[in-house]
Amino acid sequence: MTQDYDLFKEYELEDEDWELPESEEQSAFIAAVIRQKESDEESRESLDELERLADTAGIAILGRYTQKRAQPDTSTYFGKGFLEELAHKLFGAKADYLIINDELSPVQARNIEKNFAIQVIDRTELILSIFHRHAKTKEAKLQVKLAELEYQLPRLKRLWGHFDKERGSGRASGGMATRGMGEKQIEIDRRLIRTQIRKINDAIDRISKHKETQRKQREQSLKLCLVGYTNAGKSTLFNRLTDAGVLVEDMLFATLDSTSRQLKLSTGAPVVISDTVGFISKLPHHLVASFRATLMEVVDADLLLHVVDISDLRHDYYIEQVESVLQSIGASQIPQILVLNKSDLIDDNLVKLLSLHHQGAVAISAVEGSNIPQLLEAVEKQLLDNQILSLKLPYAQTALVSRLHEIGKIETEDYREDGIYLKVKLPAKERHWVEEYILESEID
Ligand SMILES: Nc1nc2c(ncn2[C@@H]2O[C@H](COP(=O)(O)OP(=O)(O)OP(=O)(O)O)[C@@H](O)[C@H]2O)c(=O)[nH]1
Ligand SMILES: [Mg+2]
Repeated sequence: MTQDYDLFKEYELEDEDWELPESEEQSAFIAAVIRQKESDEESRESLDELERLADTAGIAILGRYTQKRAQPDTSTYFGKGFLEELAHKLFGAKADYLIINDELSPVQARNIEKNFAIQVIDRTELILSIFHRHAKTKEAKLQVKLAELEYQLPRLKRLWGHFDKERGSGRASGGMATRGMGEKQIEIDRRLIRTQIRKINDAIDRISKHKETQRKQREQSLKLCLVGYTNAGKSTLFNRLTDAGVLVEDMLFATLDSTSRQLKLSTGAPVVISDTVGFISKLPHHLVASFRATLMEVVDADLLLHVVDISDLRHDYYIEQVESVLQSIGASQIPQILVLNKSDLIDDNLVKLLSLHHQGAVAISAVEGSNIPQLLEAVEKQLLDNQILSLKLPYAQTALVSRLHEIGKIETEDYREDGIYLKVKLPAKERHWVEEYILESEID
């Protein structure tokens, strides 16, 4: 991007704010509180995922421990006896860290480190560290940095991996960066973090505005966006549809940016398709908020292709988790096609069964390219068939109302004090006439 220079000149991340020290492979135990409503299988799968996250972050897992509780303890997360035992086992196994499958409150983390001499990493910190390693563009780096600072502010704790030498040197010795720090120093640090947060927020706002302008120029095109759980195969499908050559890897959060390309549909209607960052359960809310520039691609789409890995037994759970993130970013109303991916890995009969179960879904294999024409057909149908739009037009646009009578079918028309409210059935290709007046849209 040639405009990068202008966008970032007021806030440049210095290398020392970003580069991490080289570190040897470290080791840890993973642990979680199992709530009463959780089944053994669910908790095992959730810990499998945590282990996969740890592996992606370069930490070897030496053991896993769980405690059944109605809910986590507010001051120490686990019970005290359980933590004493864990501290003992960590020491015996020479493990560096305890990784916990939830976001800890600042108080919980501090108490565990101080009272039990355990160095603890929570799920949020682990995900942040993977995002940190995988962020390549300036936009992604700024967004990750913002989420890190927001996480750090109430904790004033150095993030795992960022100050390895200090924090990792004394095994299980409790490496709080703030230990011994005076109140005054803590206040200065907080102020510095707040200033940095403000500057990065401003920079991200500028990026968002810039993208908004770019998008306005593409307004004529219909927008399609791939969404889904991390590792579902979004980038593989994106490459299959566009020859874009986006990075595909069997790892969590390979993609952190959005990439957009033109897609040719058989009707020749201009469509732009975007690949973007994947979701995961318990996605840290700071990350969702700080990735607002990247996630605009999702919020702004006319149609979402929700890609799910059906070879994974937890696919229904993944679908729910993705829905919940979509809800939190205000994208749950956007029409979707569910894409059942990796069908090459499971039995044909099971594929048929799952397709029946998920009405309107299309089963494909992005790797083998099977059923891609069917997917494109479903996309065309959704995008180019009629859409039902709720509009609010200013009175200055009465000419547009007449035009809408010609090109669409007006279902309701209400002349109110503050404008003309219409519900109109319109072929999707005519949508650009009224884009800026849309209150709500659904596909017929
Ligand atoms: N067998 C099989 N593997 C697939 C298929 N689609 C993707 N994969 C594999 O799944 C892994 C993840 O693929 P990506 O396309 O990087 O997944 P993604 O959803 O973009 O993942 P993130 O960007 O990390 O969120 C890679 O190893 C792909 O080769 C498929 O249809 N069949
Ligand atoms: Mg990807």
